[in-house]
Formats: sequence, C-alpha cells, structure tokens
Amino acid sequence: MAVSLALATAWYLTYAWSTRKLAKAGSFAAMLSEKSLSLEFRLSELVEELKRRASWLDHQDEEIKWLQKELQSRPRLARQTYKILTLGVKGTGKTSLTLKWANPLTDLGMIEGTKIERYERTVSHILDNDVMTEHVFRIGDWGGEQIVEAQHELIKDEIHGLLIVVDLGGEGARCVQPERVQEQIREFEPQALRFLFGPTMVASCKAVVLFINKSDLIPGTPAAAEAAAKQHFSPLIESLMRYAPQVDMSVIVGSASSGHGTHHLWCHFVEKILPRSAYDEQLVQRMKRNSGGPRSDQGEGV
Ligand SMILES: Nc1nc2c(ncn2[C@@H]2O[C@H](COP(=O)(O)OP(=O)(O)OP(=O)(O)O)[C@@H](O)[C@H]2O)c(=O)[nH]1
Ligand SMILES: [Mg+2]
Repeated sequence: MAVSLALATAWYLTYAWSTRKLAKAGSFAAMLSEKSLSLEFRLSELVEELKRRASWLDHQDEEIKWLQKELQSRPRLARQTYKILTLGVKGTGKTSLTLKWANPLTDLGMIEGTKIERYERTVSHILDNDVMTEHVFRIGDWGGEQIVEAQHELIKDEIHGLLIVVDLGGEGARCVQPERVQEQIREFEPQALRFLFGPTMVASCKAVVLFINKSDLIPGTPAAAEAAAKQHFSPLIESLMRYAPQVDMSVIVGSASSGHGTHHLWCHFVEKILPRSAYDEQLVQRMKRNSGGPRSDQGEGV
C-alpha cells in the first residue's frame, strides 16, 4: 500500500512537471511564431525598398544617358564682342543713354556720377555649323571726370563705335546754357580731335556718333529742337565732319529722359557695327519696326 502511494505521488509529480514544461514550451513557440511574423514583414519591407531604389537608379541612369545625348546634339557656344566707348564731360547723360539701352528696366533717377562702368547687351544669336555665336555690344561708359583715361583707351584699344555725348545744359538746367555748350566745344577743339582720331581708332572704328543730349531743354517740335541744337554745336559738328571721309560720322539730337532719338542711336550703331550675317530673325524684325513708318520718340530700340 505504501509502495502504491509512493508510485502514485511520483507519477503525479512527473505529470505536473511535464504539464508545466509543455505550457512553457507552448508560450515560447507562440512568441517565436510572433517574432517570425514580424521578421517576415520587415523582410518584405526591405525587399520593396530595394526594388524602389533599383528602379530609381535605373531612372537616373536613363536620365544621364538622355542628358549626354542632348549635350552632344547641342551647338557649342561662342561669343563675338563689339566695343563702344562713351566720351563727354561730366553729367552730359552718358550713363542715362547707355545703361537704359543695356538694361531697359534701369531707373534713371538712381544714376550717379560714373568712374568707369562696362555694360553688355546681346543683340543677336547666330547658329552656324553647330556653333551658336552670341553677338554682344560691350559699352565702356567712362565718367566725365575720367575723360583723359577714356581718351587713352580710345587710342590704345580697338573700338567699334564711339559715342560722344554733349548736352545743352548742366544739372538742373531748365533751358539751354550757352556757356556750358562753349565749354564742351572747347573740350573737343580740333587739336583734341586730332589726338582722338589716331590711326588705330580710324582703322577699327565703324561709327562715330555725336549725340546732343537734353533736347527737352528746347521748347517746340522735335524738328525745331534738332535744328536749334545742331546750330548751338555747329563748330564741333564742323570739326568732326573733317573726319567723315575716314570714319562714318553722324550727329543725333535727342533726350535720354524723354527717349527722343535714343532708339535711333542704337539702331544706327547696330547697322554700322554688326555685320549683316550676324542679324537674327528677332533683330531683323526689331530693326524693321524701328525704321519703318513715322519715327516715334518712344521706340523700343534694338
Ligand atoms: N533734362 C535732361 N536731363 C538729363 C537727360 N539725360 C540725363 N539727364 C540728367 O543729367 C544728369 C547726369 O546724367 P548721367 O547719365 O549721370 O550723366 P553722365 O554723363 O553719365 O555723368 P558722369 O558719369 O558724371 O560723367 C542726371 O541728373 C540725369 O537725370 C536728358 O535727356 N534731359
Ligand atoms: Mg556716368
């Protein structure tokens, strides 16, 4: 009897122990299966990410190939620059005239006295044998205080155009100031012009323009203002015209403030300096608009 009791106890203890073990193993198995599920999910996420990256790299590869092809098919770029120099005593309106053309958005009220500024304006683009040439006018705008340095650049370097700016009155003038006109005629007396129109300048320069600025100081019609302005500067015009057989010479009367004559000035430089082969369609249209029909004071210029 004692033996059977011991056996039953031993069996019961073994059974209880096995049951606990089984329960533990069961919960361990459940935890493992849960972990394996989350690992599977993470793995599928990583596979998706890899696929995304591979397709992005393929796309980048295609884009690089397309850009390379595009670059090869594009024309090479070249630049042709034409130099125009301004000359004139202080405050005649050189910057007002040139900067407004180079950058039509310029506010003339903000302009200050200049030492030297250089502006560029693209006038045309020509495609020839896979080379796209940009034709650019480069303006050397010398301030009146630097007139000696400006003259040195004129005789030393090759220039394509010379813009001499004189005016009918100084700062704040409300009418023509004869003494200022005389001062400018003296500045460009025949002796000084001989120095300016040296062999290098005459050989390279395609156009000289005397621009008589501030025509708005003369009341009346533009035609009457032109005649009166030319009359005031007749000694200077006469001296300059002596060089007309050697270099293209023109006199234009106008006003940087009102726009009178300014588009005519830039059309003139384009016509005289830019070779016909360098005209693109846009420039031809702009030149036609500016030369055809009655000349408007507020023409858009070239
Ligand atoms: N009434 C009038 N004033 C003008 C005209 N053009 C320019 N001005 C004025 O003249 C003054 C001088 O103009 P700027 O363009 O600075 O002259 P600038 O020749 O460049 O002067 P510097 O660089 O000092 O030699 C400014 O106050 C302009 O507003 C014009 O057509 N009519
Ligand atoms: Mg200036």
